[in-house]
Amino acid sequence: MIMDITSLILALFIVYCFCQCLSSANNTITSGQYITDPHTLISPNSVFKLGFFSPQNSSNRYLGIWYLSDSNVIWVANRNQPLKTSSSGTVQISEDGNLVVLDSNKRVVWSSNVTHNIATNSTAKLLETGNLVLIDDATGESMWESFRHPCHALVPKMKLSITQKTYEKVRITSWRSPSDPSLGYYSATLERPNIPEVFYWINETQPYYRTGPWNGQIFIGSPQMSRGYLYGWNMMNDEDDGTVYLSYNLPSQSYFAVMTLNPQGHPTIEWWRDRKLVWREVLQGNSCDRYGHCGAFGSCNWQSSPICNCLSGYKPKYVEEWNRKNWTSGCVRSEPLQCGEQTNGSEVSKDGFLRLENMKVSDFVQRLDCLEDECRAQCLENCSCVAYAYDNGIGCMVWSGDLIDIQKFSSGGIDLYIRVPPSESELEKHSDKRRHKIILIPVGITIGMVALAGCVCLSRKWTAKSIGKINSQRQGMNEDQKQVKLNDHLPFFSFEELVNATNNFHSANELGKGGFGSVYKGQLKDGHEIAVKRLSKTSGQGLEECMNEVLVISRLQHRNLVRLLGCCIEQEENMLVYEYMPNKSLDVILFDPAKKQDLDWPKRFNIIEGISRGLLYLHRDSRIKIIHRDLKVSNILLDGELNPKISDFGMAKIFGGNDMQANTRRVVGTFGYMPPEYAFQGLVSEKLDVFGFGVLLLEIISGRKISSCFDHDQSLSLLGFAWKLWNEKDIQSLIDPEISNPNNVNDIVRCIHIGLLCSQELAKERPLMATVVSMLNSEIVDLPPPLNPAFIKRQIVSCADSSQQNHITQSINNVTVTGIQGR
Ligand SMILES: *[C@@H]1O[C@H](CO)[C@@H](O)[C@H](O)[C@H]1NC(C)=O
Ligand SMILES: *[C@@H]1O[C@H](CO)[C@@H](O)[C@H](O)[C@H]1NC(C)=O
Ligand SMILES: *[C@@H]1O[C@H](CO)[C@@H](O)[C@H](O)[C@H]1NC(C)=O
Ligand SMILES: *[C@@H]1O[C@H](CO)[C@@H](O)[C@H](O)[C@H]1NC(C)=O
Ligand SMILES: *[C@@H]1O[C@H](CO)[C@@H](O)[C@H](O)[C@H]1NC(C)=O
Ligand SMILES: *[C@@H]1O[C@H](CO)[C@@H](O)[C@H](O)[C@H]1NC(C)=O
Ligand SMILES: *[C@@H]1O[C@H](CO)[C@@H](O)[C@H](O)[C@H]1NC(C)=O
Ligand SMILES: *[C@@H]1O[C@H](CO)[C@@H](O)[C@H](O)[C@H]1NC(C)=O
Ligand SMILES: *[C@@H]1O[C@H](CO)[C@@H](O)[C@H](O)[C@H]1NC(C)=O
Ligand SMILES: *[C@@H]1O[C@H](CO)[C@@H](O)[C@H](O)[C@H]1NC(C)=O
Ligand SMILES: CC(=O)N[C@H]1CO[C@H](CO)[C@@H](O)[C@@H]1O
Repeated sequence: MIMDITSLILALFIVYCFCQCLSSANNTITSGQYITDPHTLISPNSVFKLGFFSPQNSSNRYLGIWYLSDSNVIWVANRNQPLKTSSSGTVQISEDGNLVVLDSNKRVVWSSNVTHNIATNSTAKLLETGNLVLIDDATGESMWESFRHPCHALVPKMKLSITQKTYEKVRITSWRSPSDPSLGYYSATLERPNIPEVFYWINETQPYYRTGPWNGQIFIGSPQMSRGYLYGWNMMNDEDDGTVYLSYNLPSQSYFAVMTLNPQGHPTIEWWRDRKLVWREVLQGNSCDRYGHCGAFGSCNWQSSPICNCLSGYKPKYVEEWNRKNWTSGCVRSEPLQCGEQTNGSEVSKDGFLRLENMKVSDFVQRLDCLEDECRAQCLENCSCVAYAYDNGIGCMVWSGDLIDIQKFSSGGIDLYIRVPPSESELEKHSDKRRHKIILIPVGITIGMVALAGCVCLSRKWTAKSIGKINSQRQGMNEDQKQVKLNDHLPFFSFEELVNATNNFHSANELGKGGFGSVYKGQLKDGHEIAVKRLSKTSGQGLEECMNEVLVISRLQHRNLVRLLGCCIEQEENMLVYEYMPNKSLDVILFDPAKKQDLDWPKRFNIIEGISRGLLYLHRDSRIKIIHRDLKVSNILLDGELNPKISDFGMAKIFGGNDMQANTRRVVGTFGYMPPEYAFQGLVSEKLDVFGFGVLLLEIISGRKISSCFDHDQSLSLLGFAWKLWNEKDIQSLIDPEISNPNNVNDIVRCIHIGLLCSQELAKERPLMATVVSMLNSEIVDLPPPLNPAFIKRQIVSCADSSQQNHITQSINNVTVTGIQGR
């Protein structure tokens, strides 16, 4: 018996060992071994798999490597030789030591195709990076790597490269379609090895986009690819054979990122954190981004109309064609340059240069080895030099021949100096005027979709949906909607930068605390004051909130919305960086008996009006409607002039096209500011914000918190109290004594009337924000009588006049209400 147990344990132990050996060896194939569909190799960190997959809507089988699931394929072996039937493919090491894919008839459909230095025995290994390497058993050297033969995707540590002498390049090529991985029409390579930049090609021959030269930190022709996009990009130079490599690294192990070229030729970036997709971005250029859109010596400005203009000193080559907006022939010099002319002894003025700001510089740059001051002189001296520019990271750049693919940005880019004859260069002295003129060119009919389709996503499902929507919305943007243009790419701040700026999140810098973390004041190295919202690590909603906020607010620009400057996602930290508001939030002043005197009636009215305009801006756009969902006094920030700015878009919800109302299961918001249809049924519409605005308005006028107690039995809410006074024709007593005087009492009462209309119980009775703004402006004179407001009775049991915050979680009909009580 004892014997039996021992042998059983022994047997188990052996089996266990055997399994261990097997599983640890499961990322390799050695000579004589093979894997068949549907078996896979798994990388040691178990995030990458090598195996057979079928793309969406296709029954073909391909050998590929994917991250987490085969919807994230990063590499395909037999992309042009699909296996037609399922479960027939085999991967093995062939007799000549190559890694091969065989079909069911044992025919080779794909091979790693190493022909020289081939070993008889070799091993294929799937590494932690997702790289599949073929190793010579005898020498241990790698003979072939999938990272050197990319498909459509660039992943960390994979390299784009170009060799100076041979012009040998590593190319990534898009799939033909989402269901066909075969070689597509679009590709990307590293070009111009002297000052490398990335080119995107149609059919490998026709460039359609270039990033502009790399200056050691960024590609200077891609302002939208600012720090966020370039996070971790790296250019390396192998001095021996003059090969330049571009690759990127991740901030930490918990991240993964893939850049793919989609079948339409748009680069797409996906970011994962802790194996969850957190960010997806499809970069789509405007027509100015198209290589050489304005022809030779033409300059493209997306914000001017027409978008193409000849550089100063040049005129359209064919005027008629140019006027028909056919820019292909470009421009020619209109006045000859002085350069090369014989001087007749007498003094002649020399050519000069005209400075153009924020430019994407021309293609075909040459580098001169000289300092900034000499750069201009060197160019002036050589008659074939038509322009120069200087960048600290690159040095002196000069151009001869045609200037092509020049673009003017609204920000970013560098100064470009173009050579002009003496008569023109006179103008240089007045170039300030000229520059203003350039800026004042009327804004074109469409701003439309700008260079960047920044999109932040929380889950794949959500991603696909919202990207689809936002993209389709962009195509048809018109003049009215130009305010809703995207910001240039939102920058990332490094953790260290924010630590420095906030004095290591010193408590003296803390501006406030919310349910999702704390807000700190900070100062950047350049002196800019910022507010940093550091989402607490414990709050599970941190990242989601953060991404939502980035998604919503980075698209918005309005004087009554707080501006987001950037974010930081690093070292388990999620932080958002805003412009700093010197007067903090409205509640700090409004509910402080000493400070509230600063808020006289005109100031309060200005605040009310500002909030209404900010909300109207959020609601007005018929295609992307944004519902804030968490309006409250502490979310209204005040600038130095006490102008209000709506902040905290963590809970905001975006609506597309026709859905004016939606149901949400997760009801988030703040008690007292939530209308009944939302609190109880989860119904979200713009009337939700109208209700919140009504409550805010009454708080601002009464100087009392929604959570205060208003009568002796403490049963009435602020709304109930106002309603009672309204019916008793005693509404004046609601007015904060600080602002009440006989001259303005009528205006104030009118405002209260509007507040009551906004907070009516029935959503359909509440006015739209557009109407509210008209009412406040007195464009609408006669106000309808209000019906009863919601929540006449107090919802919160204790009278909270303390400045503490209470987190409230309640379940109402399966809906969880999480909120933070107003301060
Ligand atoms: C390892 O591979 C073998 C076949 O080669 C397979 O039977 C086994 O399930 C794999 N083990 C793991 C842990 O995937
Ligand atoms: C292997 O190389 C040969 C010759 O260099 C080429 O004709 C063939 O297409 C290559 N096969 C694959 C699968 O790359
Ligand atoms: C290759 O591997 C086989 C079996 O593993 C072995 O018998 C043979 O000797 C090896 N050949 C060389 C050249 O190492
Ligand atoms: C797959 O087919 C379905 C139905 O025809 C279609 O809606 C979907 O867009 C297709 N997906 C791809 C990637 O082609
Ligand atoms: C690329 O070339 C193919 C074949 O010559 C052609 O059918 C296709 O339209 C071209 N693609 C583009 C985007 O021009
Ligand atoms: C634009 O002009 C070029 C050269 O004159 C011509 O080849 C091309 O067809 C024209 N394009 C259009 C759209 O008219
Ligand atoms: C220079 O002098 C020559 C003859 O002496 C004359 O033909 C030419 O026009 C002059 N050029 C200028 C720029 O004055
Ligand atoms: C002038 O510039 C051209 C083109 O950059 C160059 O080939 C030539 O050598 C230069 N000439 C002198 C004298 O520097
Ligand atoms: C932070 O401050 C330290 C010391 O002042 C400095 O060395 C470092 O470069 C700063 N880092 C950033 C990102 O500003
Ligand atoms: C609550 O949820 C359960 C299960 O999801 C469902 O059966 C029930 O009808 C729901 N109750 C209400 C009041 O919606
Ligand atoms: C009421 C209040 O705090 N007002 C301040 C707003 O900010 C300006 C500029 O920082 C100050 O001068 C005001 O005192």
